[in-house]
Amino acid sequence: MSIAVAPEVAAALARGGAVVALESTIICHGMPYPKNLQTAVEVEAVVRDSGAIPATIAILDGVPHVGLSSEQLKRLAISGRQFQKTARRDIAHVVASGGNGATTVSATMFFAHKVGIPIFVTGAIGGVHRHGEQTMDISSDLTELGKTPVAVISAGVKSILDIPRTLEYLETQGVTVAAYRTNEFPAFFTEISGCQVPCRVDSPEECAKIIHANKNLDLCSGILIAVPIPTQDAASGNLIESAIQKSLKEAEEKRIIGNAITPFMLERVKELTGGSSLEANIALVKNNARLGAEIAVALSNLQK
Ligand code: PSU
Ligand code: MN
Repeated sequence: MSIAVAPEVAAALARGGAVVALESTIICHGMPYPKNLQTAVEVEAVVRDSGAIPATIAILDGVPHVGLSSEQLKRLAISGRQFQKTARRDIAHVVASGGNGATTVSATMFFAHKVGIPIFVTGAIGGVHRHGEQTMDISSDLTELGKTPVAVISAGVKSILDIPRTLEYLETQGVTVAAYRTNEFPAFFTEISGCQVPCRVDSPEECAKIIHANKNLDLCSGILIAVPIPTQDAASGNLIESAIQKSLKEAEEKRIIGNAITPFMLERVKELTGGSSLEANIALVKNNARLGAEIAVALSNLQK
């Protein structure tokens, strides 16, 4: 398969430099224009400021791209939902039809691994949906983590999902789950989920050592590094929780199912919290980007 790798990304990979992959569903389906463009540009800048090369991943006119120009980023941000939400199962179809795809965590991990990028930063991964034991709605992000050796830096998962079952499923898939400077798995808008993680990490170097060991052992499975939202950016837990409850009910009443649930929930929670969830979202993605870049630099030093 031909993948268009931006020259700057290819050069960094060839010299064993620090590169951080970024997803595009968050741009096209997770935030409104122009905030999405502003965030995408700022997140790339944070990665650069911390010494790594950003590689945003998307499918443009049927061609998977790793590393986008500022014009391409703008095209994504303006097109929004016209870019198909593309998880692993959608990749072949989007490519075959010459379509445009915004890659989710699963698809972004797939392409990152294909070109040799071991670290990927996002806001939140998908998980086991509430009532997932009946609907079997389990994000392919979790199975991808089970079979693709990429370390994903995220703020945990949102409590729109069933967090305890998400962690159980990650265990089943053999995914290393670590939390950064805490023993508790974070729940995106808040650092509290009530769930403990099996592994705690306290520095970028420690994260890099785990990624290095995972690679040397050929474990072939992924790593989830969960970073709590910075305290000053945490949105009001009560406000968010009541918005989530209301949106869940609406989603049920409207019979929204499948891959439409996550974008619907994100949009409704944003509306119901008067946009405060969006600001928290942007702040934590940038925080994750800084740590992801620091880990990429530490890993590059370790492997020199
Ligand atoms: N959760 C968020 N924001 C997001 C997503 C999840 O808080 O933007 C996106 C990510 O791209 C993730 C995808 O990979 O939604 C999961 O979708 P689904 O639940 O349909 O697998
Ligand atoms: Mn799903």
